[in-house]
Amino acid sequence: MRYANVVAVVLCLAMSDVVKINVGGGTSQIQFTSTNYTSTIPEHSPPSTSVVKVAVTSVQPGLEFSFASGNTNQAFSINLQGLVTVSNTEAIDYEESQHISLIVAATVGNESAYTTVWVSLQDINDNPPLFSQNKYVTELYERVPINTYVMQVSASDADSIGPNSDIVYRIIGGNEKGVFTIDPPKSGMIKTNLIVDYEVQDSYRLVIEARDDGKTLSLSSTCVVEINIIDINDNPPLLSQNKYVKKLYEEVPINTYVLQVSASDADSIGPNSDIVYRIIGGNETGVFTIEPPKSGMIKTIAIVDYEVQDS
Ligand SMILES: *[C@@H]1O[C@H](CO)[C@@H](O)[C@H](O)[C@H]1NC(C)=O
Ligand SMILES: *[C@@H]1O[C@H](CO)[C@@H](O)[C@H](O)[C@H]1NC(C)=O
Ligand SMILES: *[C@@H]1O[C@H](CO)[C@@H](O)[C@H](O)[C@H]1NC(C)=O
Ligand SMILES: [Ca+2]
Ligand SMILES: [Ca+2]
Ligand SMILES: [Ca+2]
Ligand SMILES: [Ca+2]
Repeated sequence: MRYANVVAVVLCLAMSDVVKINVGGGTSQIQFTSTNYTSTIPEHSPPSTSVVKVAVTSVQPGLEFSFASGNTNQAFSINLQGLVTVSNTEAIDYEESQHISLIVAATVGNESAYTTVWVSLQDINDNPPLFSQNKYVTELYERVPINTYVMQVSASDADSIGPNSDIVYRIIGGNEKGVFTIDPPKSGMIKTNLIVDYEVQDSYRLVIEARDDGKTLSLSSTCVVEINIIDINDNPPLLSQNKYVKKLYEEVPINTYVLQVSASDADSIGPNSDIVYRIIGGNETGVFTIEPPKSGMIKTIAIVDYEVQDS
């Protein structure tokens, strides 16, 4: 019964600002002092915070106030004096709704009148920026120029446009040598700040912070960016000695082991450091070979003749 009346009343309010309704028929003596009370409070205001006080033009014995609609999740309560206060702090959320429209009833016996209470909510900074991913992974060639774009991280903040959702990104971990930078700081764009060298460090694990500009309280969150450096072939093989000396008796048999040369290459395992040895000079008499070519082992393939060549 009561619920059916309320639905009808809400429709009337919307259509013609009717504030004086006699449920039982006849003329109601109850009337609010305004058709629309307004108030502005910060979202998540604590319980008992005063919102607005409604009033009727003439107070009669037995007068009661109640919410006819709009009081979702018991966000507010109203007392016998018509004072609306916060009841459920959680339910008053700017990110959910920027204003709350309540319909308040004043009832005496079988008569009621209705008015609107319009509560505007002010945003507070209650949401940290959140990254679109907890972890980003990317690759970067070594030796790219300074200021090369690496990747972009991005966070979003549910608070209202302005300082509460203005985000600045910072590298707060894994960048002790200053190899990377975020430029400009609001873009989330990671760029190189030094020349990266695979042979010095082959991967980086950066911790990036996104922080809003909330004035009384600033909120932040972090993500991890893993940057794997791709090797390029920037190191030549280096022989362990500039000069090897070995004495060989003349007329040793063919296939005699002479000595082994050995070089190392700082690049990554694979083609960039796979070494093949060749004799590029001094083998005019065709006496020596390196077999197998990757071993560096020098052997004779002809008889060494002292009379032909003595060193
Ligand atoms: C409403 O209350 C008045 C006064 O008590 C009474 O005269 C009237 O009959 C009631 N109306 C209905 C519909 O109950
Ligand atoms: C009440 O006032 C607010 C703020 O001025 C307005 O946005 C809203 O439409 C009004 N409501 C009614 C029912 O007049
Ligand atoms: C040295 O010369 C001989 C004869 O020309 C040739 O067979 C051999 O492959 C050469 N060794 C190397 C390592 O080039
Ligand atoms: Ca925020
Ligand atoms: Ca907020
Ligand atoms: Ca190399
Ligand atoms: Ca390299």
